[in-house]
Amino acid sequence: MRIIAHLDMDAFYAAVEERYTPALRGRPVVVGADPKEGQGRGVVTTANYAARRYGIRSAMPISRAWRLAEAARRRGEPEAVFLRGNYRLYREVSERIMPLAARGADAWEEASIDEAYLELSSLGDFDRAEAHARALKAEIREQEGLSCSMGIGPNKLVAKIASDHRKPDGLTVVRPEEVQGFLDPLGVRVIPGVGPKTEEFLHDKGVRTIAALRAVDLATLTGWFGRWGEDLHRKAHGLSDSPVSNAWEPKSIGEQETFEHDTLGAGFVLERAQTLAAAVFERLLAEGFRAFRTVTVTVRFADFVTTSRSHTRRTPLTTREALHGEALRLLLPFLDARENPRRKAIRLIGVRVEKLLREDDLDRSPALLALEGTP
Ligand code: TTP
Ligand code: MG
Repeated sequence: MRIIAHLDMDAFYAAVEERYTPALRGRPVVVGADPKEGQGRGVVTTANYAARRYGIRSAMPISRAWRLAEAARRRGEPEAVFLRGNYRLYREVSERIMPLAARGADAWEEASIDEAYLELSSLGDFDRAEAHARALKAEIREQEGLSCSMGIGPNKLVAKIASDHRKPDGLTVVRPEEVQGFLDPLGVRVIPGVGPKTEEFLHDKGVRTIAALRAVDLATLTGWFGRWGEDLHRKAHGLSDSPVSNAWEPKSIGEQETFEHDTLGAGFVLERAQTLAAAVFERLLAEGFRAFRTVTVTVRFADFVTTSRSHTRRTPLTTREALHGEALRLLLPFLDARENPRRKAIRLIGVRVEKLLREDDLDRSPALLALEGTP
């Protein structure tokens, strides 16, 4: 059984500002562009919870945030403070929090400046994981004077949705048998990767909650979203097997083979290419990736002249057959006059995949990007 926790600092940049400038404490704080008395361009980076009560949110035009703050001031509510932000300070605080989060976890992953995943499976049960999370929250409060929200679940997806469920200073534990009941009433927007456009698209189809999304069959979802529909289907069921890891990402995975004898036998070369493609695909999955966009083949001729050909797809490829097909298409010209006019025998071939994607990356597949627009 996996037990995963997700930690997300509350109103992080704004909370750090309050922590280091006592005069700001308890006041509405907005970090972002210069509002220039309502004429400013640019957006809100974040707002503390006092400013959120005025309706101010991340990514909102700063001019609108200014008007909301002015309206509140005219109602006699506390005046908001607008700050440009001190990113070096936020980075320093983050670099002190991450080691606290990492301590005692089987593995950890820094997901952003204010977010981390913790693998707590070795604790063995959710009660111990909950106690661990409480202790960590207390430690961060004591050492940094900051609050965070945490979620615990049987995978990263559920843990992340849970940490966002009660903010600020929340702790939400979702045991495996509770996953469906927890997710079902929530809006589709809580699913990482579902932005405003996808949400609107789903609303138009009458799909508002995760329960409703779960009821949509896989074929319909892939019809709407292509390959990403499969991930959405799994997410609606609360499924995810993405590992918790800060591991360095290999940029490519490849295999090559030197033949016993130099050859131009098409049947033999293509059969070896198929075997190499299968081996590469196995490693791709074994290293936790789900898809790739680039396939490269390398050919070394008997005279040691070595050539590569690559092709990068706009849409990620996710199957062994797709890798095999792409490799063959790239190799065939080396077997005839197109890439091998002198009909040289081949000594070695290689197959490699690049632009690798994990399941989480598929959230940003072109099908989705086309819908959401490039960020
Ligand atoms: P979030 O965790 O999304 O937001 P938050 O910590 O401010 O608030 P919450 O309590 O809801 O977690 O982002 C963390 C920090 O990243 C945030 O303080 C500012 C920064 N940030 C950006 O720079 N751009 C953005 O679009 C968002 C959303 C956040
Ligand atoms: Mg946060």
